Amino acid sequence: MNAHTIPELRYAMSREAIIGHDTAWKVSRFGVAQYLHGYDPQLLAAIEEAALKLKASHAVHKHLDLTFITGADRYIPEIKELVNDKLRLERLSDMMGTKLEPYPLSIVGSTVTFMSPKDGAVEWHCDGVPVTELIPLSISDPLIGGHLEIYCDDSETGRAILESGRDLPRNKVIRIDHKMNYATLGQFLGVLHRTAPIQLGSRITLVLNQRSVAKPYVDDNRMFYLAADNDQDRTWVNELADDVWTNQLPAYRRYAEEHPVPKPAAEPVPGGVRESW
Ligand SMILES: O=C(O)CCC(=O)C(=O)O
Ligand SMILES: [Fe+2]
Repeated sequence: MNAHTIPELRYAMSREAIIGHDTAWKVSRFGVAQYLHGYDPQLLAAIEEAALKLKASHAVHKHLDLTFITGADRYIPEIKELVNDKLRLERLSDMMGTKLEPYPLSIVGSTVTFMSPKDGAVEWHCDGVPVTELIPLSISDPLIGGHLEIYCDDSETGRAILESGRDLPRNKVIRIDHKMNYATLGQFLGVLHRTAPIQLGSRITLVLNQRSVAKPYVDDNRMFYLAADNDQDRTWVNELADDVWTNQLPAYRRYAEEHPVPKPAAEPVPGGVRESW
């Protein structure tokens, strides 16, 4: 298998099909896909074992009812093998339709999430990171609940429904069940989704985040969101600021230079609009 082999798919959906219209704030037209990942099962087992050992001391139960080890590759070096796997990144870039790079902020580049009736799952949200890969480390059998649920409409419409205390209409929610050996790649920026609460059983997931090389500034991680996600006080703020000036701002300027705002085609009709008041 090389990076360009089409992986065995269980689900695939475009961003436009999920949201119902095109969007400008995106890295590509890709929405979500689940595929046979082919990652080394022994490596994944070692990551799970290490994560379980760290859970009591390092996992935090934060906002959105999510229990996770944030910046997990800081404590579990095996995760770096996957993060730096060139073939993996090439394949994800191929699927996404644009070149990807690992998400640079050490605190959110990789996480391990623990979901169960006691640990919680994750409530309705849009991701702060642009591109995420969810790799199951373990899924109990039986498992009741725990599906990935995606709201198929504009996320702002969905958020307004939730804020008014109503449930999202069931016919607008698709369910993706996780399966061992299959990873789920999503561009969940501006896409409302959650994990359905787990009534019975548990699952542990390795979450690896990426962003676009051409548009590293397409990112929804607001500072309060990063602060809420964090197990540090504010050392990450400098890391973020460095990235803005070194990568995001130059890429933004480059893109703006290469894509000047189109000038109106025709000259305005003389005398049509007053030029000054
Ligand atoms: O594990 C899942 O099904 C989704 C988790 C999720 O949305 C997240 O970690 O941001
Ligand atoms: Fe998410």
